[in-house]
Formats: sequence, structure tokens, C-alpha cells
Amino acid sequence: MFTTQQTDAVIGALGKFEIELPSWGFANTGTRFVKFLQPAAATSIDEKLSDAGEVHRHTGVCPRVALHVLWDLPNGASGVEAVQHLAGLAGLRIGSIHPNTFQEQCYKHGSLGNPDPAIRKLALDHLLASIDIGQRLGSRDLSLWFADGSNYPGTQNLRHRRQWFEEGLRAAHQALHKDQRMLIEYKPFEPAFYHTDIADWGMALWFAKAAGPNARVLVDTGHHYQAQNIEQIVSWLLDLDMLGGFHLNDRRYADDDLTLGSIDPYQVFRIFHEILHFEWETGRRADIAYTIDQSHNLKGKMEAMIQTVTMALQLYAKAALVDHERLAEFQNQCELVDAERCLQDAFSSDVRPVIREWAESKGSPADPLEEFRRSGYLERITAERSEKNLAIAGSYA
Ligand code: LRH
Ligand code: MN
Repeated sequence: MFTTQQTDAVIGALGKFEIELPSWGFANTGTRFVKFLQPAAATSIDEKLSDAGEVHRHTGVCPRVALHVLWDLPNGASGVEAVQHLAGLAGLRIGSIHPNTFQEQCYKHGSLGNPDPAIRKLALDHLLASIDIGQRLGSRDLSLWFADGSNYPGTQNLRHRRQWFEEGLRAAHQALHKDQRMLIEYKPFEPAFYHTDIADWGMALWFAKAAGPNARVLVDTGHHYQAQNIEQIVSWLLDLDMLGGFHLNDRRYADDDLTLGSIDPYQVFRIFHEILHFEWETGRRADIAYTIDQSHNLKGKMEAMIQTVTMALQLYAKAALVDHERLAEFQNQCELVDAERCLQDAFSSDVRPVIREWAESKGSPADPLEEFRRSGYLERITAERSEKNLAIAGSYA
């Protein structure tokens, strides 16, 4: 049983937790080798928003959807009104905007890092168009990931590409609205396998600082080398006030984009702990956007998303159970075992009963997945979409 203080800490944390859903998490995505088509998958933006709205209806903590510009607004700004309307119908707001500077043939040797100034201009134009779309949709975050890099030593001038990226990001930052943020996502490899232009947190931090005051770093949990201490990176970025957001997922090997907590739930707990301990210690709210970034190739996409949101709530609630006062004392006294037990005791606590009560107290179902299964939503969208989905050998996502 939790003490009143512990229950209040969990309820307090749950009350301020929101997680953004990726539109692409509802679409048929695949591996390098095959795309297993799901009959109920979403292909159009209205289907993606409808599915996201359904997940929010059952979980109550994901009122925003992240969009990928060329996947969700293939006709650019002309689609903005329709998207705004559909989001409203689904009871959602538009979250972070993700430009696509990686799917056109012209980006073979890079986008902002391409040796050809004409292609760098094309990429910058797409960023500027994405910023404009974000402003029209009332979106706060422009979330930037670049596939840019190379596959073989000596084939690109790494210094020149660094300079071109700095120029491009600074130019994009200048177009931001004062309330808009630029989140820079790093990734060590894939699809490039010799160098990636924004390969780690240090490079992303440098580019964010160089771009301007509204730029921050985005941490995708799948974008790290095997033994890398992700929560240490998070602590640094928090302390430097340069942490803007997360792409949450899980992995065993590389950027596997598996459902959160399916492989290493303690990893996500340790990240949430660093953030909540920072907030306790500083009394400051960390201005972080949590976004799910997963591709559900085998699990049913709706259930995988609801499972992920439920797991995120549980891990965040567990991190809220850490006794920050006692932990700070043990850390200062170098009481190693007692300090570690503060985390282990919190992590091994069963927070599901408190979450169920909290959910019911705000009119959400105690068990979102069971409620979703009872809703008949999956049967309905399967009937509506299967013929179209199974006929398409469509593009990626
Ligand atoms: C790249 C990435 C990026 C998205 C994409 C869907 O691996 O994490 O954040 O644009 O996945
Ligand atoms: Mn990502």
C-alpha cells in the first residue's frame, strides 16, 4: 500500500503527463525486406487522426498528434484547413511537425549537407514550408531529423557538411515564429552507414546552440550505441536547459522502434527519474515534449499504441514514487545501496491500481485496452479499410 504522500506524488505526476502520438504509427510501415499489410491500417490523414482520437478517447493523455509533412500533407499548406478540421472532429490538436528531407531522389547525397547548393536550397525551402504549415496549424515544435550522411570513407568532406548544416539550420531558425521551437534529433547511423551528419547529442547540441535561442535537442531513445548511458545525456541536456523532447520507443539492437518498455522498461524509468528529480530539485517544470516514435510492423497498430501509452503512464508513475529527499541525502553521503534502492523500490512498485483509480476519477476507462476491444472500433475500421489496404502495394508509411 502507498502512503498518502506517495499516492499524491503519483496522482500529481499523472495529472501533468501528456504523450504525443505519431500519425505514422497507424500506417502500414515495414522493414527493409517486407511491409506486412494490416487490413485496418490508416492510409489517409483522416484515418490517422481518427485512430489517434480513439487512442486518446480511451487513455485521456494523448491530445496531440505529430505529423510528417510529406506523408500527411502531400499537397503542402493547401491541406492545412482540412487537417485542422479533421483534428477538431477527432478531439485532437496538432503536435510537432516533422519535415521529410529524406525521401526524394535528389537527397541521395544529403539534404542540408548535400555538396550541391541547389539541393541544399531545396531542403531549406521544405523546412521553411514546414515552418509555415506549423504556424498555420498552431503547432509549437518543428522536429528535425536528417538521414544525411555517407556510406564510404573519403566520399564526403565532413567539415564542409558541418558548415552547410549550421548555415541551413540557422536560416530555418530565423523563419521560426517567436513561440515556435526547433527540435534537433540525432542518430548515429541508418540509413547512412559510414557517417551521419548529426550523429550524437554533442553535434545536435552544437547545432541547436548555433541555430538560435528557440532550438533544443530531441532524444530518440533508439538512436544510441548499445552501451551508451542515455539518462546521463538527458541529465546534461536538462542541466544545460537544452532538452526539448523525446521520441520514445524500445530496442534490443539498433533503431528497432519497438513498443516502449517491451525490452528494457528500467531504461525509460531511469530517464523519467532524471527528469522528475531535476524538477523536484530545481522546482522548475522541464519543458519537454514526449512523442511516441514507433513502427508497428507485427502488432496490431491500435493495440500497440494503447499498450505504449499505458506503459509510459506506468513508468512515469513509478518514477514519481522515488523519495527525492532521501535519495539526495544518500547521494550526498555516498550511501550507494540505499540510494540505488530508492530507484529499485519505486520501479518494483505496482502502480496499476492507482492509475486505474486516477483514470476512473477523470472519466477515462480503468483498462483502456479492454475498453478498446469492447468498443468495436477495430472491427469497424477493418470492414471500412481492408479492401483498399490489401489492394495497395503503397509507398512507405
Ligand atoms: C528516424 C526517425 C525520425 C522520424 C522517423 C519516422 O529514424 O526516428 O524521428 O522522422 O524515425
Ligand atoms: Mn525519431
